[in-house]
Parts: sequence; C-alpha cells; structure tokens
Amino acid sequence: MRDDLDSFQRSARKPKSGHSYSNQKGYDIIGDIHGCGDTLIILLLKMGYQHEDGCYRHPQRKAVFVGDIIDRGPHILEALAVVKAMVDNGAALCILGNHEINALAYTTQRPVTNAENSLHREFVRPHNARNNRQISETLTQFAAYPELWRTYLDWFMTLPLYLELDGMRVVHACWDDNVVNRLVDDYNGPYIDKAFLIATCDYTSFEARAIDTLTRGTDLPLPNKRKMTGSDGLTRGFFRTKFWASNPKSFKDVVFQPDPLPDDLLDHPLDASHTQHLLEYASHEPPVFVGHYWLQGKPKPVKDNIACVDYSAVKYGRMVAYRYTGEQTLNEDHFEWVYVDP
Ligand SMILES: [Mn+2]
Repeated sequence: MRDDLDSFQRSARKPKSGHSYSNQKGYDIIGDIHGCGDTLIILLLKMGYQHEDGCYRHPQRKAVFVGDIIDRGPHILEALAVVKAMVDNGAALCILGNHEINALAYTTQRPVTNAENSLHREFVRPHNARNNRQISETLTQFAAYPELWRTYLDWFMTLPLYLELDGMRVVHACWDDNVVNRLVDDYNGPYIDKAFLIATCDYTSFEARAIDTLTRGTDLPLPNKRKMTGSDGLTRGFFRTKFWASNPKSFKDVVFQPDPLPDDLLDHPLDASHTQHLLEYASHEPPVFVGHYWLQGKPKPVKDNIACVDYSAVKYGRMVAYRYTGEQTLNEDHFEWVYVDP
C-alpha cells in the first residue's frame, strides 16, 4: 500500500491523461455500499466528484471504499462499475469487506480427499442456506452476466484487507496490530490469494482469524449458549464488540452492534475468558476508519481516532463519507451523507 501511495504521489507530480492531483487535499472514506449504486453517485456528486474520462473523480481528493460493495441492494452492478472504474483510474482505493470475502470463498473450490481416498472438490464456503442467502441478491443480478461476475471476483482477489495512508488507517471492521504485523511479516501484507482463502477452512488457522478479525471484528459468546435473532433475521450465539474499550467491566461496556443486548445481560461481568478476545485501540494510534456496523442516527466519531462510516444505507439509512484531511482528532463536522430514498 506504500506503493499505492507512492504511485499516487508520482502520478500527482506527473499527471496522466490531464488529471492532476497535485493539490491533493485528502481522502473521502465512503461506507458500505451494499448495492446502492444510485445513492453512491448522488453522494459522489454532492462531494464534488464529476464523471470525466471514464470515472467519477475529484480534482483534489481521492475516495477510499471500506468494502461491502455487493449484496442486499438493488444496483449491485452499477455500484461495482462505479467503484472499479474509480480504482482503475486512480481516483479511488478500495479494501475488502466481509461480503467480498464471502463471495470469493463461496466461488473458490479446494481439493478434498474423503475417507475412501477419492478426490473431489468443495467450495471454501459451503453452499448452505445461510451462505446462499448472503450472496443471493448478487448472484441474481449477475445471472445474465457470468463473465462479468468472474471479472469482479478476480478483481476482489487483488484488493487489500486494509490500508495505511498519510497517517491514517482503513479496515472493514477492526484494526488488530497483531494480525497486521503477522500479515506483513509472514504473508503478502494486506493481499490474499487462493491458498490463503483455502487455509481459512481450518477455523483455528491464522488465516481464518486474520480475515475474521479484520473484516468482521471482535465478538463475545452469549452466556449459557443463549441465542439472539438480529434485525437482519439471522440468529447468533455471540454479540459484536468494540475494539477500543478501555478497562471494560461488563457486557454493556463493550457491545457494539445494531441490536441491543437483552436487559439482563447488560451488567454481565467480563472475566479473563472474555477480555482475552477483546482489543483496545489506543488513543495515540493513527485515526482508523471502518464500515460494517450498521450504525444509525447522525454520524459522529465513535472515539477521537476512530470513525465508522456505515450508517445502514441499504436499510434506508444514510450513505456516509468522512472527509479526512490529515487530522489526528476526528471531527463530527467532517462527515458528509445522503439519505437513501425508499
Ligand atoms: Mn460488513
């Protein structure tokens, strides 16, 4: 990603095709699109991006997409076309969300040897009801365009899991220094490949933990094998947690998800079995931007150096961007958004 920035700065000095970013004034970090391609265009126009020479671009700024471009919404092809054209033309960067990871794992096969020693192939993510449902809207909208879908899947495989740029960080759900450092030391930094995906079939592998933590965040199990059904209709035995809680004492200090915990669990104490799964992103760390969490209401930073830009666009909330210009303390006034028209 250092290369990304370097090549961006080089291209800023030597503009290609007449587009100069020599006065680059920052990054617009844009939240989960989830197939709301028409709303994305409205947001880009509102922020001063213009369609010119094949993509939307801003004379001084660069867009950064936090992933989850696909699934759920009505205009998935349009959303992908807009984002990929911007990335291809140097007007934007894009990282992987858990939905792009799911699409890759759902469509990637691995060889498996069964008990009779015969070899067959299985998908990295099995085509069960839950996984079918997550990707169904995307597959439906691409049904007549299988080659185009293949092109996008190949493109997803080239996208990073996280970015570090000009003093800030972008990751879909959660920044974990241990995971990032090991990716840098032992893997290809933020970039995955087919072997990496296949390794996630072992849920205890580092590869599985890396993808899970960065694109889905941290969570804790509900006590006594309890289950909750979320407003998305899925039933889960865990709840999503903050990756920045400082000295938390009970569940209410760490819960971070759209659905509230049952009242009787709010004061459930945290012990070492819980806290070993929690992270604390410190105040002196660079600002980090995430999507993923289906927030509602008026956008504001969740902490001085952490902002979530997912405000539930596909559920008729807001499609949100944060306009970053190098500040260490994030500012509520730097959010921009459009409401999604039902
Ligand atoms: Mn997500």
